[in-house]
Amino acid sequence: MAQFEKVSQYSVQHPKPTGLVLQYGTAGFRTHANQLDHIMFRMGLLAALRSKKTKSTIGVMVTASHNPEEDNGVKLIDPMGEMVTPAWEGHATRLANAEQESLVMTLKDIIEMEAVDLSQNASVFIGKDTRPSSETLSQAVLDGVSSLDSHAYDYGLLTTPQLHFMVCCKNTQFRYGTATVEGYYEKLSQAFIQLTKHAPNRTDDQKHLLVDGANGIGALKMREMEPFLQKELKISLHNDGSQGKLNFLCGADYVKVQQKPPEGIKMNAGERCCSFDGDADRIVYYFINSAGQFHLLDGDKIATLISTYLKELLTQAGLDLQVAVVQTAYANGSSTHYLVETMKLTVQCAKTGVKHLHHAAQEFDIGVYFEANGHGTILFSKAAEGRIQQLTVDPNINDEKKSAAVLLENLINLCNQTVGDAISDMLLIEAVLAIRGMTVQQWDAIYSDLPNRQLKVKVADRRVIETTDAERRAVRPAGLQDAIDELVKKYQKSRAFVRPSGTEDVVRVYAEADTKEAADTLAHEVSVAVYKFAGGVGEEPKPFL
Ligand code: G16
Repeated sequence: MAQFEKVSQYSVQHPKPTGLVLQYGTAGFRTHANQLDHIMFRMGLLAALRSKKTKSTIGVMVTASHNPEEDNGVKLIDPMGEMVTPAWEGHATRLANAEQESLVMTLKDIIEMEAVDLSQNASVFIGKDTRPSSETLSQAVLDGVSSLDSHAYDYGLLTTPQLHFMVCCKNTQFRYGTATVEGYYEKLSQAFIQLTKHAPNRTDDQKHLLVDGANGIGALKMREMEPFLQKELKISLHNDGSQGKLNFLCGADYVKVQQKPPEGIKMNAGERCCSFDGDADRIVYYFINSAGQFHLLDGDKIATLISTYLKELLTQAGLDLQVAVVQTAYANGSSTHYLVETMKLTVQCAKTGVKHLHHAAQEFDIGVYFEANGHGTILFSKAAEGRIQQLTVDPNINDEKKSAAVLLENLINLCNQTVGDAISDMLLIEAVLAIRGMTVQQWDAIYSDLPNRQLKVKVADRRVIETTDAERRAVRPAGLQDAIDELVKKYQKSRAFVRPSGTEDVVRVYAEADTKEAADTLAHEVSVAVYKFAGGVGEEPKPFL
């Protein structure tokens, strides 16, 4: 059957609702699962084209990550395991929104524009999270891939970062690792076990960690991985999906935004806890102190812990490699201040979305990137990796330098350098805390967060808000930024910004100030300004209680 006839025939089984328009957002398409069947089919098509174009394996992950269980979504993964390149995000949006009768024409347009050789073989890796809708939606992706006579390998249930890892392994001819879940567990756990050898005599209490699996895929995969860790980490897994609903009153996003512990986990004072999100690409840590107060250690604190340790190891190893930290506008002012003023590290601000942070981090020898919401990883340039490895085999260096180089080498192996990964980050944090003999309280005390608040505002069309300066200022609608500036002036150490979410149909509001009351009031006042200037719908935002 002629190539495009097959596409036409298959596409009839995955019809697009007329008039429905969706955008490839911060991390792919995301909306209610019942609007996504045609999107999945078409992303299968696009992944096959991208694979033919790059002559590499491409990944398609079916997940809506931190969104509620009723939603779903899809992310495309490029050859080195990174998010798909922006030009192809544009193709994705065009293909997704082509009405049924113009689908083949749009496909042909993309083929021509990108000079895709259709005779080239294509290979697509597919993964999915535990949402009930993921089963049929990933089948739609498979249909898309096979309607272009391309090869698909369906991994079934995976965390998002595991799929990124598989794609990278495959396209590096397995130099990055073995493209199987066992390969992933083995690579990470071996590095972790090597690192913990530098922290002997840890007690069972020190090895103990409470994990909130957000009732999602991360819980399932953590259970599979546990035997590989050879009791060097003792995990109590909660919200493992056996009872609760995905991301409901639990998970990293809930804990970060609500600034409170998840349901379904009983914490004793001082115990170290962490939460994954729905597809295990984010992590936040927390504990309650003896007075019952909740302490959150978010992406900013994770970046601080890791970058500080890396800097220390580089000094010990005598390596003059530059460590930089990439954050977003959501980074707490105290973290940026500490990293710049005390640690004397280079800090950059990127737009929200790991794809932006990832690219910024690639510019440095060692780029530590973390969003405050707990999404991040460390990137080592090839040159940096080379110099570290060289040092581990250099016969002319002293023991202190050698030991630092070996630690750095193991840290490289423990990081998932393709994307933020809750499991890899958790092991990294546990290793650093163990080696430094640091408690979670000591880690928390490195600096104190400025009180902050995040809110969401519903508006008729969130695209009316346009931002600049890494999303720290709104250039549209007229008058909104002036209103925010006036409100911010009323408080001490204050800052606020607004931006349209790329994963939910809301405008996000962030505010920080010197006191909790001031941060909460400022966030509420800015929400009201958004409601007024940007076409708020429903009731006007109420003061935060
Ligand atoms: C995704 C992105 C993150 C981003 C988050 C929120 O996370 O990967 O980089 O911070 O969405 O984005 P927004 O504020 O635009 O809604 P996840 O974990 O949901 O995939």
